[in-house]
Amino acid sequence: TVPVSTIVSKSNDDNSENNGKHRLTDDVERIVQEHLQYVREDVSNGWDLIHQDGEMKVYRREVEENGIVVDPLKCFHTIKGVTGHEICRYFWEFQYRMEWETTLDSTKIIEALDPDTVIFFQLHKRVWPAAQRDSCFWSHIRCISNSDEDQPTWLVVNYTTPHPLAPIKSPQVRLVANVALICETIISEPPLNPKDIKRENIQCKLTYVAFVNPGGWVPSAALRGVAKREYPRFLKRFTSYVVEQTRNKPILF
Ligand code: 16C
Repeated sequence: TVPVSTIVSKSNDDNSENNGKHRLTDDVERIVQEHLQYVREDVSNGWDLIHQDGEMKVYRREVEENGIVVDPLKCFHTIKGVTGHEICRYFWEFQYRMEWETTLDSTKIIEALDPDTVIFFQLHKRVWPAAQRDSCFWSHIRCISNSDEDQPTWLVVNYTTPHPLAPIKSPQVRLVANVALICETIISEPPLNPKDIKRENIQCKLTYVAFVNPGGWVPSAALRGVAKREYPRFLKRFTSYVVEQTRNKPILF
């Protein structure tokens, strides 16, 4: 749930009297389903492995649209001692973001659509010589049950949307993002009693995918250089942050 103090505005249409539906319900559903399909597609054809560090592998496909680099990115990682729910929770929750995000000047929630879906407005750090970027996107967290025995899959999707409280103001340029974080929890040698599961028995298999259009021309080589450096840095920093934060806390399944 969203801490009340972080909600800057509420929706005009009363979500609570609409069976939990809101104006973006159908979009959220469609994009979530697309990601659940896409996550299964492998990276054998046309993808370059641009970074590997232990369990972490970062792949990208070089794609340009009208001369603008829009390279899709797909990362895989396995993290010991945390669950998929914990990884997704820390990624989605507003209050932790500035502790692990190093490429932001600011972030705020401008609307809460339902307990699992909020709209963020973010100002990204300027990368010289490009104009500063901002972003406005809905962010949705979801638990998907597979079967009674399996641990559920958790997922977060961040998807660009326009919003009256976030008009595009020059000289900032609005970037367009479609990002998903999809996590499974693996329990090794499960004890007979689930209460006896320790952090050393669990690991999280993570897939992170990003389609980012910088929203205007940026020198291709510079952009690919920043991406190659910053995505692995984000994955390493964010996952270590969650490991540190949860180390002495009860496991959140
Ligand atoms: O997914 C991530 N973060 C989420 C919460 O913030 C959210 C973010 C989505 C936007 C991702 C695009 C970020 C582009 C920022 C450009 C500024 C880079 C500043 C570098 C400072 C040294 O889903 C984690 C996102 C991790 C982002 C890594 C940065 C990738 C750079 C890609 C180049 C984009 C074009 C930059 C135009 C100048």
